Amino acid sequence: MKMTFRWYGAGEEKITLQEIRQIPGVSGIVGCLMDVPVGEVWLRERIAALVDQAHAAGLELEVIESVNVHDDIKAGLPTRDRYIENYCQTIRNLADFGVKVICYNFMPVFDWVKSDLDYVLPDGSSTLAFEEADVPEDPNVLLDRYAKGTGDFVLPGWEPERLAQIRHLFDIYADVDEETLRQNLVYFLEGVIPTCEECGVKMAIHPDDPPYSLFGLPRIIKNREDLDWLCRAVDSPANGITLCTGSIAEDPANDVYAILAEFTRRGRIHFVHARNIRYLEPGKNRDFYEAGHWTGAGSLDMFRIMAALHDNGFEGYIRPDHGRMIWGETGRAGYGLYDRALGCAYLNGLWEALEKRSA
Ligand code: CS2
Ligand code: MN
Repeated sequence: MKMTFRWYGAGEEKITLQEIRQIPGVSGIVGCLMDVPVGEVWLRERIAALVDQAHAAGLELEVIESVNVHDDIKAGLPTRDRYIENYCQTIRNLADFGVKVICYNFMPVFDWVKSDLDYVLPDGSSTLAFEEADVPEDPNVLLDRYAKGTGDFVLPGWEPERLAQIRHLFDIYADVDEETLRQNLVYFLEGVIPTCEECGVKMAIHPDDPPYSLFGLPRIIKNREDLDWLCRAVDSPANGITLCTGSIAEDPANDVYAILAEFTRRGRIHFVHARNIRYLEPGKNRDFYEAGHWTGAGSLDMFRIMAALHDNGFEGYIRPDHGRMIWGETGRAGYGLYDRALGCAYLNGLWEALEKRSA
């Protein structure tokens, strides 16, 4: 297991590499090039500069989150072949500089959706929350809400340039149902997995967040059956998963522990996002907020989560997923330093206990 920490890049956030380096037990960052438009090739000199920065700070850069997939690929437009070629070139370029895992998602139009980016908890900390009744019918209303709640930082997956074309984006998915979206994902994977195999890179799909349909858009990575389908559809270890515990558990019908155990055993979990969530009205609806990592703070048993990985031979990368804003910190919602650093320390503690118990 390698503990990592997501970093958006100098100029994209105020957390420094040195601060990350000072979190005990963090071996590397999960990096990205936020300013490369989706679909374009990531250039070697840009990747080299990023990797050099990480190494100069004593950190590895072996995981990228995300190389986003162009909507023309997801919608299956004729232009997709050009974007798939670009994606393959990006894979080759990243591999040349030591990248081993690429996280991506296959959600139409939007990346994750939350109804509230500043949900205040009784202890005064604030977090992201999802209350279904509070999701507006018109996604533009949500965009305005997000624009206010980002602390001046662009939220990943919600880049304003892309979302300015929201009408066009909805139009291209007009005839895309789940089955078509599945075919389009297979087409994409058949295009990129051979390149991954050649250069030793693993693709790791992030589950849909939340794992059910919103705004009438299809969703296909929602549960165990979907993950099983994905693994069989293109049967290569390079076709793997970013298991985001929070996203999967956002549907209470999903057994996150069993899913972790099964797909770790099958060698398909290359990257884990460890997140705890608290259901607001268990048994009544699927509403939740994103809790601190500690088991007692939420509805998930983080010890069982780490044990499912540990006991099934997990050797991939892990990072704390979102954190709350605590101790007066401000910044990109979900991506403050302090609570995520606490997450690293706690998860490392659980792992150490598991290791020593089984030794
Ligand atoms: C995110 C996503 O919850 C999360 O992990 O913040 O933006 C995630 O990075 C993407 O869906 C991965 O492609
Ligand atoms: Mn996640």
